[in-house]
Amino acid sequence: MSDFEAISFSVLEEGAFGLLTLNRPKALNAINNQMVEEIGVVLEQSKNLGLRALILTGSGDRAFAAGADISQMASYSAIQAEGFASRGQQILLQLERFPAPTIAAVNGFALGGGCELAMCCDLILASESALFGQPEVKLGVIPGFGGTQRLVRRVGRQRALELMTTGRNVKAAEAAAMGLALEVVEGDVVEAAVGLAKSIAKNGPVAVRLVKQVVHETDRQDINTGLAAEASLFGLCFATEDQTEGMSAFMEKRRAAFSGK
Ligand code: CO8
Repeated sequence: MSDFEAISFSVLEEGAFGLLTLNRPKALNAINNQMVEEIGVVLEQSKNLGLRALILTGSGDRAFAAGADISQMASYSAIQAEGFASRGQQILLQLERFPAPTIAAVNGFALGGGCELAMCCDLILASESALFGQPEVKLGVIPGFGGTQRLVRRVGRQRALELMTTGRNVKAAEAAAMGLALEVVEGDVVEAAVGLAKSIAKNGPVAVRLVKQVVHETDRQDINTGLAAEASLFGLCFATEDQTEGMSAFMEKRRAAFSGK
């Protein structure tokens, strides 16, 4: 894996999980061009490593990410800003479609682009100090890394509009209550993310990948389209060694040893 300036990336538990850390703690991990590109490199280089989960967090104890880098954006022209938003959206879509579950371990501020980055993850764990928000209107701009789309999908149109028009930040407990975060974690949020990743990794790797795929591809489509996709991928599971092993293990009253094939 390449050397990075704005992030770090490591592989945990003998290759099972990736840990991507946003690494600009002095700027509360604000997301600049460099960071966006480096996240893209990690996603590209790790998508075929067979990771069972990818965890994202922020370095230091204050922030996941306090937004896009305002000092970099301040002098952008309209064309440059559109380009930055589009490029960020493209990389974040890659993250959303990563072929294994992704977990944001939010350890402080997740504001603006930081909240948008967390929302591209399948599961968001919030430390007790986590603070979420889309405060862009306070800067005279709107979210640009997918917040207008993903916040609505996470918390509903009314709550999303309240948050995006007032710029109000929400603490961890409220974020969990509204479905923005999965839950609030006491203690180390990265440890909790690894625990969650381990409980996912006990299961059939192909099945976990396919269940993510079908939910992402069809949750905005009509039920008939979604059910057809589900039936098709359910059928595909029966062409895998994981299905044979999982069902044999159940009948033989032993733990399954999945091969991911
Ligand atoms: N960008 C750049 N630097 C930042 C950012 C940021 N978003 N947030 C914090 N920093 C820097 C500060 O400038 C400061 O640097 P320095 O020490 O050199 O002065 C350092 O981090 C520490 O910050 P503070 O001193 O401000 O720490 P406080 O504890 O007083 O406050 C806050 C913490 C409340 C998080 C405060 O820093 C803050 O309000 N930050 C900005 C939050 C924000 O508005 N985020 C949204 C940004 S806009 C956005 O994300 C749009 C995404 C769409 C992208 C597409 C665009 C084209």
